[in-house]
Amino acid sequence: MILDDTIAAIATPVGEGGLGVIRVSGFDAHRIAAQLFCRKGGKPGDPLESHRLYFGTLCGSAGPVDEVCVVYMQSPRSYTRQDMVEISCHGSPAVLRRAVNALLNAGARMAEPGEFTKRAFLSGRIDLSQAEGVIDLIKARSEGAARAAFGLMEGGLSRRIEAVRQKLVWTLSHLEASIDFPDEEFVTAADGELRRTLTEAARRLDVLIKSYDGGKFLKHGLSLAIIGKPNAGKSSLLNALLEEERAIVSGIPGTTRDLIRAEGELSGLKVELIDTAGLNPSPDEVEAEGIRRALKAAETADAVIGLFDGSRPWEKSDTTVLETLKKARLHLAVINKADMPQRIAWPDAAISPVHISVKEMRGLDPLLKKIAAFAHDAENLNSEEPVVTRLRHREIFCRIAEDLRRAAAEVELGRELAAASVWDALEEIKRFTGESYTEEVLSAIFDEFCVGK
Ligand SMILES: Nc1nc2c(ncn2[C@@H]2O[C@H](COP(=O)(O)OP(=O)(O)OP(=O)(O)O)[C@@H](O)[C@H]2O)c(=O)[nH]1
Ligand SMILES: [Mg+2]
Repeated sequence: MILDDTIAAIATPVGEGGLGVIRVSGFDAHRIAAQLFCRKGGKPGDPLESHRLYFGTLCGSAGPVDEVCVVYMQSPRSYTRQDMVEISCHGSPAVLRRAVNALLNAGARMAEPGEFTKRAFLSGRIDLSQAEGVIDLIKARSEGAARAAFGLMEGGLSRRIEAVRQKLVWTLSHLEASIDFPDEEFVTAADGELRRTLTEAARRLDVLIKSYDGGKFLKHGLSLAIIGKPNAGKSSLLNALLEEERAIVSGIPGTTRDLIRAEGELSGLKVELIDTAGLNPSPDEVEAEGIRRALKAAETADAVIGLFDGSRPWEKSDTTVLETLKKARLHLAVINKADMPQRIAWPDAAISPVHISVKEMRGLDPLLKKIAAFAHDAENLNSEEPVVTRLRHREIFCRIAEDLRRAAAEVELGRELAAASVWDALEEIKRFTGESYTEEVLSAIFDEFCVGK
């Protein structure tokens, strides 16, 4: 892998924009950029001072391309740790293409997707998980996703794992000292202390592993089906949550007949809401198919809201809704029409429903909070605790936790055995940080990137 040839790419999206940015990185970045750039009152080829913004004209072989701002970032104080130049042009695809062509003609090569970040990783400026944070941040489609990705990028998860690694290195030094010098009077930590340290480290990993249950929704979004009997206000709730008249609402029971899917951002979480046909106990043929689809949606969605009409007594169809609801791992019972006299008798003490009135827009904030809690541990909702959003990380953490539990059990059986298990865990940590990687893992990660990042 050649690492310091000079690459160039447009870093901003294709299309019209106020500005478009081109990045150049590599051994020749400064020479190439300086040769094409002429600052006000200067001449082409004048050296650029590092970390200083210049205004001037970028010229190709066929004449001036654009008025630009240029900044040179001398190695190692740059994103890739190589010499880098960033050129801000006007954001026209044609201007940007001409500018990149000028750079390519002067000796740069077109960058591959993610190549800048790959260089940042290979130069050791960021670890592999931070590179994954960069791609997640670029692709974040909701505030929650952006927050989690930022945490990953700035090293929140790496620091947690580094703390675990240090504990393991300490444990290993004691385990190995007693193996290497069995007859000497080295005072190594007692079995109990080693076991406790290993178990405690495994517990820290458990917390991270568990955060993936909700964390995956931050990255990928959450699907949420609303079920209930006809006229409960399901379509009204969908519209209220989306703040848009998406589904038809009417006082006629059986208004919604097919699934209605709509995407929105609720409390910083990307959510696909699914409105369904009311569970009518004596449906006609079309309604029956609608109900079949509603039940299927409740089965396959990540989470389910069961909506009940508080102004009506409990009915058999409500029992069906409640039963279906309880089968979903993530569920919420919601009683609507709190603005009317309440005639519902809630039958299940184990589930406490949220009361709302869509008509008067009451109770929606607590409902939104409960939806947000599907993606975060309730107590972590606003904390800075790292959240695991990537399956790769979860899988590695599971293997480490397993290695550590095994090691803890082996301390008394034989310190050689325990040491081998701790070594296994340290190998897994290297996979997380990318200290050891395969080309396969690397390309799976960097292929997700766009050109220019
Ligand atoms: N008083 C009151 N009426 C409501 C409330 N929410 C919805 N409604 C009314 O209830 C009726 C049914 O609302 P929809 O949203 O169409 O109910 P749905 O559950 O989608 O009904 P189907 O599609 O037939 O299954 C409409 O007349 C709404 O205006 C509420 O909070 N209070
Ligand atoms: Mg409806």
